[in-house]
Amino acid sequence: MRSSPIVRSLLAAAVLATSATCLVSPAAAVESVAQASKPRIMILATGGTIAGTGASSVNSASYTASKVAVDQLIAGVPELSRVAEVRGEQVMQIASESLTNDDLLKLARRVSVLSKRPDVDGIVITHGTDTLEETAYFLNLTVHTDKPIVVVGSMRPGTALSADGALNLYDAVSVAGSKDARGKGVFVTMNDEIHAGRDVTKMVNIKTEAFKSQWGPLGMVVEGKNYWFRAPIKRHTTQSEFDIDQIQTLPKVEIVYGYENAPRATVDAVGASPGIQAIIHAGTGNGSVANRIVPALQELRAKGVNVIRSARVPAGFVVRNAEQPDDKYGWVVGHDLNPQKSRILSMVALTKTRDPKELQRIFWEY
Ligand code: DAS
Repeated sequence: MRSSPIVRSLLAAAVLATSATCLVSPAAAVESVAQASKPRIMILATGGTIAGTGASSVNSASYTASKVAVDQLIAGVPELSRVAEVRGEQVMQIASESLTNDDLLKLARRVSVLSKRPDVDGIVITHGTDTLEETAYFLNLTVHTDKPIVVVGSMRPGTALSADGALNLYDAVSVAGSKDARGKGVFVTMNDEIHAGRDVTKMVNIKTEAFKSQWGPLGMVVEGKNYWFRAPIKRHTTQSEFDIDQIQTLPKVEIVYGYENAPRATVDAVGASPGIQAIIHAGTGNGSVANRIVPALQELRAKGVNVIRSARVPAGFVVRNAEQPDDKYGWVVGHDLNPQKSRILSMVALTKTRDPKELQRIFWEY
C-alpha cells in the first residue's frame, strides 16, 4: 500500500533535516519527492496516426502512420512529467486497420500483466484511430483491473499544423493517473472528451472531433482535470465474467453488410469459411434482413453458427423480434452495439457459450 504524498513529503523532510550532509540539494530532494508522488503510467504504443509523419506541416490527411517510436512520442510531450511518471513500451508498430486477433490478444495480455504491477497506477495505449474502438471494447470486457486504462489516438500526425496527438496524449496520461477515473472501465480520450470504450465509435474520418458515443461521453478532461457527467452501467473489467488471462484464442466471427441487391452468395461464402462460429449481419434500418438472405442465415443457424442481428445505422438499437422473429429463429440481437463491436463481444462471449439465449443475456449486460 503506497503511503500518501503528505506522509512521503514529511518523511523526506525528516531525512533532510537529520542528515548531517545532504547528498542532494533541497530543491532536488523536493523535486524527487514531488516526482515520486506522481502516478506511474505505462504508455504502450501500437502505431497509428499518433505515431505518424507527413511530408510537410500541411499534410494533415496524407501521411504515413506508425513511424514514430514510443520514446519519441514521450519526448515530444515533456509536459507529461507534470502529471505523471511515464514509461514507454513499443508493443507493436501497426496501422490499426491491419491489427489481427493475435495482436489484440498480445496487447490485452500485456495490459493485464502490467495492471497487476504495484508500480503501475494506470495504462495508456497509443493506437490507430480506425479500430481503436474495437480494442478499447475488448480490453473493457476482458482486463480485470480497477486501474484506469486509456486508449488514445490522433487524427493528424505530429508533423501537421494543429496536430492533435500531443494534447490527446497529455489528456490520456492525466486521466490514467486520476484516482477519480478508477473503476469506470476502459476509456477513450480524444479531443478533450472522455468516452467509455464500450460506447465510443469513429464517426468522422478526417476531423479531430471524430469520435462520438451515442449516449454521450462520460465527461471531459480540461487542463489535467476530469469533469464527469455520467458513469457506465454495463458490466466491465472487474465486473466482467470474461478474463483475458483465461482466453487462449478468439473464435472466428465475421460480418456481412446489408444493402439493396445484396446477394445471398456473400452470406453463403462467409458462412462456409472453416471454423466460423457466428456471423454478424449489419442490417439496414433496425437490423432488417432481406428476404433472400433470411434462409441463408437460417441454414447457418441450423449448422450451429450463431446469427447476431446488428445494424449499419450508426445510432439507436436493434429491437428483438421486431424486424425478424429472433425467438423463433434462435437469433441474437446486437442491441446498441455497432457491427464491429458486436463482433468483439460475440468473440469474447463464444469463449464461454454457444447458446443463443446465453449470448443474448451477454449482449444485454455488456
Ligand atoms: N491508419 C489509421 C490507423 O492506424 C491511422 C489513424 O487514424 O490512426 O488507425
